[in-house]
Parts: sequence; C-alpha cells; structure tokens
Amino acid sequence: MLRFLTAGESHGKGLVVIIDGVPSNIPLKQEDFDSYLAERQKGYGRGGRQKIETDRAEIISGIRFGKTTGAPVSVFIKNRDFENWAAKMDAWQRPAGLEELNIPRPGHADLSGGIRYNHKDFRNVLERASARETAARITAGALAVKFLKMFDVEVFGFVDAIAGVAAQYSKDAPVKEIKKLAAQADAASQACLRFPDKNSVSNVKAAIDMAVKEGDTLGGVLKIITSELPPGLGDYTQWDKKLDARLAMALMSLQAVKGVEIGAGFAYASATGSAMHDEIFHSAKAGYYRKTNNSGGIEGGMTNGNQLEIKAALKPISTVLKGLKSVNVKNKKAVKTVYERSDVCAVPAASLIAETIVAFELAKAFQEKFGSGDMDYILSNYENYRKYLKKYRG
Ligand code: EPS
Repeated sequence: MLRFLTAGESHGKGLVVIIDGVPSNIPLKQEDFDSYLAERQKGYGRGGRQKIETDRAEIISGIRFGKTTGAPVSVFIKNRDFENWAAKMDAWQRPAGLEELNIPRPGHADLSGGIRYNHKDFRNVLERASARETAARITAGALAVKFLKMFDVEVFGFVDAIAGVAAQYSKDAPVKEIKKLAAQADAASQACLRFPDKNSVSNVKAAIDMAVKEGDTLGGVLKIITSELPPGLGDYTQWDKKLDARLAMALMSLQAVKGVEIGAGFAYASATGSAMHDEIFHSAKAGYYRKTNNSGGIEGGMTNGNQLEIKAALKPISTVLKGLKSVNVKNKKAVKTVYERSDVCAVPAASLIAETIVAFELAKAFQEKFGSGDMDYILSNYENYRKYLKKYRG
C-alpha cells in the first residue's frame, strides 16, 4: 500500500518524508520535486519566511539513476532558517533567558496541542503544527503526480474564491482550459494567485493588499479537478474503501481546511433528486455518459468516469498581526496575541498542495485496482482493464 509519513519542525533542521509502497521504474527528475517545492513557496500574500527558504528535495533513498527502485523513497528538505533558530531549537540545551510562548493563538493548534501534550511553551506545539510541514507532504504528492501521468491522468488545484471574490469560469471546463485561464490571470495581475478569472483577479489582489494593510488574514475556497478518470476506482462495499471519504479525509488534514465539498456538495441538500442526479445516456461512440457532473465524478464512493471536482474551504491564517483576545496560560491574564511572522493569505499555495494531496489518494486507488511492484506490470493490468471497459460498455 502506498503511504507516507512526515517529520520535522518549522524551524528545526529540516523536514523528512518517507514514502512507502512506491512501485519500481517510475522515471523521475530532481525537477519533478523541486518545481512543486518552488511553486509552493509562491503565492500573493505569503510571508517573509519564503524569502529565506529555497526548498529543494534531497533524495536520501529509493531512486537510482533516475528511476524508483521499489524501496521506500525518503527525502530531506533543509530549513535554511534553522541557522537563525539553532539555539532555540537545540535538542539538548535550553539557552539561558529564552522566553517561552505562553499566549495561545485562537484558531491555531496552540492551546489544544498544549493540553494534549502538556506544554505551556507553545513553541513545542506550533513548530510541528505549522503549515511548513506541507513542504514535506508536497514531495510525496509530486511523486504521485508523476505516477498518475503514466496513466495520462492530470490533476490541477486552483483558487475558486478568496475573501468572497469568486472566480467566474465554466464549471465543467477541463484541466487544460482552467490551467490556461489561471495562467492568463496570473500574467494579467503579475502575481501568483492560481485564480482562473482575469476579470476579477485584481479584486482578489486588492483584498489581500487590504488585509496586509489592516493587519488581518484571509481564507478562501480552493478547487481540485482532474482529467476524466477510469470508472470503478474506490469501492462501495466498505466505509473505509470509499474514495470520496478518503479524499475528504486527506484534504481535511491540510492545515486550515474547515470544509470539503464533492461536486455540487451542499447544493444537493436543497434541491430535488430529479434536478440534481446526473442522468445516464449511452451511445455507440461514447459508451455510457452524462450531460452533467453534479456528482463531481464520484458515485457510491467510486469514480464514475467523469472528471473529479472537489472543493475545500480554508480558514484565514490564525496568526493575525492586529492581535486577538487570548489568555496567558502562565498567569491567566487576559491579553492580546503576540505576532509571529506569518502569511496573510495562503490559499494559492494551499491549492497547489491540495492538488498533490488528491494525486496521492488517486495514486493509492490506482494501485489498489491495478497492483503494486513494477510499473510495467501495473500498466499492463490497466490496459487489460481498459479492454474490459470497452467490452462492458458494448
Ligand atoms: C510556512 C512557513 C512558516 C509560516 C507558515 C507556512 O514560516 P514562519 O513561521 O517561519 O513564518 O510562514 O505557517 C503558517 C501559516 C502557520 O500557521 O504555521 C511554509 O513554509 O509554508
């Protein structure tokens, strides 16, 4: 089974990811990892930390002469900022006079994590809860993206809305089209926003500028779409095999995500069945097909052959410059939170990370259906399945 674990602190030596169950003979280049790492650091509204870091994937194991070997792939990503934190993050010696962080930030893991692990110095919590962890996670996802490309599957994560400014685009547009729209808007605004609407991208930029000015932060909605997937990935027979459930869990694990919606999602709840369900048609050329995709490509916990459409809602970053009411846990005094350098809006970066999170879950589903071990073996099983699908559709 394909899986990964990450370790590392935001201001520690670096981040580590171990990806287990990787098939052999996936061709990879340094660039396949580093392009995702570099893109993750971009995004209008990011904080000062990204000027310090130049994230690069140092391959420790599992790749030889440009191909995966089948052994666990392990990767190290150095934190350049560690130089400035070496004493404060030392494994053994506490520097004399080091101040503790005793004021938990509302919205962050600080207080709940402090209670969970019995810390009153919240640095022990925030270092690991920080979204810096996604630098490790995106590396696992980048490998999954490469795996899916071998099946001609593309995944794209982009920004659907920031601060209530929603992108206007054709909702069922394919990956290629949305990618083009997002690139056009980025070029028009001279900012990395991954927002597929050049007419209102300046409003998004202005909303972020305003939040910076007011010492506040912003959230938004991100969307992930794929090219058409083969039907039958995932499973309806057991709760933890359902693909929609697994995608939702994986996306909810991304820092700051508070909601996940598949296809028309919440709109189903206030509509009639006859208005919403994607009716089934058949033609000799197309086989079974739908004219709508309200299901977001998933029915009964399985892909139905349409493109996947998932949204996630991101809360505003919880480190807020203007400060929020909190309590000093040492003396129980009511205080305002103290500002630590952070992002103002991380939705564009989160949309890219979400792209790789979805890719990883899909790669798992492909492996479950078509096998593990060697890539040639997996691809030949996939070819057989495509023949079976042709026969089935008649
Ligand atoms: C991040 C690095 C962090 C934050 C951000 C994500 O760096 P620093 O704390 O040194 O500024 O900018 O983390 C958070 C938003 C958070 O809430 O922890 C990164 O590399 O993505």
